Amino acid sequence: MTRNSIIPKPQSVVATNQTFVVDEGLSIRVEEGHEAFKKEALRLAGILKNATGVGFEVEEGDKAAWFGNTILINQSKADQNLPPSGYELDIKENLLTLTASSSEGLFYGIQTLRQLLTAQVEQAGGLQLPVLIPTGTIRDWPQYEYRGMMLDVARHFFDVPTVKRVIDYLALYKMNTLHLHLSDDQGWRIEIESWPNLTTHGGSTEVGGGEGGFFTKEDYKEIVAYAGDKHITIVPEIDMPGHTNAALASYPELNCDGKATELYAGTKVGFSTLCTDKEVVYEFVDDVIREISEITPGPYFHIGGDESHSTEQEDYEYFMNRAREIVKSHGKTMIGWVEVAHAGIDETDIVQFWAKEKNALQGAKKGAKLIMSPSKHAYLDIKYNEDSPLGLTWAGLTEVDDAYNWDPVTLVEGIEKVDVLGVEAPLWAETIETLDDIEYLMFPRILGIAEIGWTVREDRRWDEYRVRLGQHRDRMKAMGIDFYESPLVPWQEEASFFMDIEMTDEGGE
Ligand code: TNX
Repeated sequence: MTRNSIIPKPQSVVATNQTFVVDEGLSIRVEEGHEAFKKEALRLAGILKNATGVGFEVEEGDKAAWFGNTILINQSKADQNLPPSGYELDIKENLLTLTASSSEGLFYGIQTLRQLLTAQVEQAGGLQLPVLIPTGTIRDWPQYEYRGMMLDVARHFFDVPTVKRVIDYLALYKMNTLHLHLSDDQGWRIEIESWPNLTTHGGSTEVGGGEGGFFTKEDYKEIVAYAGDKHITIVPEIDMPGHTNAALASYPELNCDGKATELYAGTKVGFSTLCTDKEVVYEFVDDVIREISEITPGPYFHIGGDESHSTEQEDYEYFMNRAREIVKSHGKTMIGWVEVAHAGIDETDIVQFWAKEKNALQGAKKGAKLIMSPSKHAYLDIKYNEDSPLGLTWAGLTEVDDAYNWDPVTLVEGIEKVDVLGVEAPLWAETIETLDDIEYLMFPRILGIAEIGWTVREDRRWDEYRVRLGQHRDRMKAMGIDFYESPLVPWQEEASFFMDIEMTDEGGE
């Protein structure tokens, strides 16, 4: 465990240099009468079943089995110091105890356990028993409450199975939010019953002129439920008042001249705007926010607000203030891109920084919390290098070290850790069309962003991180991920724990 390669790096790891053996005699036990915990225990059994073909029963009880090794899952009553989403993994030779005070914490503990098993655990039928897990104690919890990724399903549409796959990936790295960019100039991607043309017409195209697509409400609910099961919150975004051509093409009354625009399949930004002084526009905004809020259990609603270059500043502020009130009236917390800092926001709002530090500072001064998505570091759609087959270059190039070497607090002068809600890595979709494309731009940068959101700043160093990252090659391959093999990372075969033992025998570590 001394040389574990867990990402994101845990708070504390104390190795004891023995091994816990997972074989067919393993018992999984969970505290009695605790349904949410039992669900997590069953999840662990499910992971092992998928990887090994062996079905381990989950029994209720709080003691180790009298023969064979035991994984014991329970609530941490004793340890009041562990934050609510934290966990402790105490691994002894015959007993592995996973404790947490919430099922979310247990879920994170299980993700760590997954990484302590060999990469083959990710492959159906890929894991041969017995498997050895190094002994020791891990105590772990996240630094930031919001750790997410954004997927733009507007520029190109991605279907439900693809979004689910992205959710699986985020879960492994303990991320807890997926922000869906559901509308833009090129497409409207979520069914709104009171304004049906939004999807029938506005959803019928995408960048490059493809056929587009959209989520029905049932699709969206399916995504929300799937994410929720993995302790991931969905944040819906309807971008306004700019980035609205798909809506403007679907309903003439949203335009100042009362004429519908043409559908748009290009990649320019900043040319569209809702007509901010028409009342019908606010009826539209209210219907859209209401219908989506009704099927969104999470606390947030993102109203965009970026790059509204065709909206007068005064109109922009008037519009955002009203949209913000509408979000509140439907019981949600507003998130807006950093430009929203100019509007009448306060400590009940959230500002998402992507460029222009001074706007982020202004937002913080008004009391809003910040989500940090610096385009120079956290934008997954920016090319890695000049030869990257996918991606954009307007924010420069973002090699794997650039995506890792930054800190949410020091990025904007004048802000403090309390101002930061967390981090998010946006993946805009002008240049991507398939799951493979998503994977290539996501991996391996998303691992670094996950670590920035989870691990204390003092424990993050590129030189050490890159070695751990190099050990994730086999795991990504086992998951079938098509990742960018950056030359900056020492990619290697996953170190086997037998090696650890040899090292210990020789007195090596
Ligand atoms: C800027 S960042 C945008 C998006 C583009 C992206 C491409 C932001 C809030 N807006 O509309 O897709 O750049 O990287």
